[in-house]
Amino acid sequence: MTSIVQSLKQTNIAPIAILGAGAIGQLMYHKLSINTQEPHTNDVVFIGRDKQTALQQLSFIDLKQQPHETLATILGTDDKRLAQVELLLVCVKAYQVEQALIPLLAKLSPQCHIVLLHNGLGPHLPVAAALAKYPEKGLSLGTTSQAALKLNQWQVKHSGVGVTQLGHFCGSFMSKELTARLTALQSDNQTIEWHQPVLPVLWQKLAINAVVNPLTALNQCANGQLAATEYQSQISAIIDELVQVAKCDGITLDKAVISARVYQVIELTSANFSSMYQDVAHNRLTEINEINGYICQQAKAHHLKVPNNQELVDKILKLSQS
Ligand code: KPL
Repeated sequence: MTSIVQSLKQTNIAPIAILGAGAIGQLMYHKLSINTQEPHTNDVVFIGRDKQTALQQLSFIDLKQQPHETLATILGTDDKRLAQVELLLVCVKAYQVEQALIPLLAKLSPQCHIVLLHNGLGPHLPVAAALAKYPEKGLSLGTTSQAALKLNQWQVKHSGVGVTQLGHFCGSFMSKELTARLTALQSDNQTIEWHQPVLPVLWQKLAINAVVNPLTALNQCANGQLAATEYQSQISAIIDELVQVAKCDGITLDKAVISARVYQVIELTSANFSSMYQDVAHNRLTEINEINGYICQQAKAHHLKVPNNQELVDKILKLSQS
């Protein structure tokens, strides 16, 4: 125990922190820190919910089925070392972003750059508003199709390669060093793409989630089953509404391109059960408000009607409340 406490005191800097230790949060942790020889000189940490800092043994199985063990630092919300965090990857569920992140902003380094990496859209708006008080901080948004499976609370398996798409949203830009650090993940099977502007890419991902997530949850099926002809007209209507709302939001999307991408993901992830299917099956909160709910919210602001997306929101909310 003494040696753990001493090691913890020696942990010098924590320029990169991850908020949210779900499958993607842990995958990002391992990918960013795996080349570090000494666990205690590792500059990647988690930020936990407790006030006190703790150490946690983590296991990771990489794509070559190689196991890795790491002793990770989970910084407490009272730890002064939060002030050294220069990059914060936010990997919590969309509905947790505001509550988890906004109270931390004042404690992070004045130049800290925040990256939101969650399904859906919407939380970037209150976060951007809160960041207006911190002119040196900045916000980037992203999405990843990397696949990771949580085998237990602290054991994650990298289960499939994908693309991580990132781009600046507001405030100060990410430093060259941190941009290079994230881009370097590319060397390890992950594709990292930088997009400017980033919102069109996030609307494209929103289309995938707006179709696959509620339909698999409501029909209790794997993603691949949505390729059946019986879903075609509903999928087309969901995308039609989304493309119209995006247009009013200043984002031009090509319906044919979006549809092709949605069906490509349905095929590539055919054996998977979507995150919303799993949330509903385990009686957990879903991200419906940040997925189809965001389309409905923006539609309302533009006086548009989106009955197909609204019906999915209503049905999922009813299902997850019952
Ligand atoms: O992001 C996903 C999710 O399940 O949330 C997809 C792409 C639909 C894969 O299942």
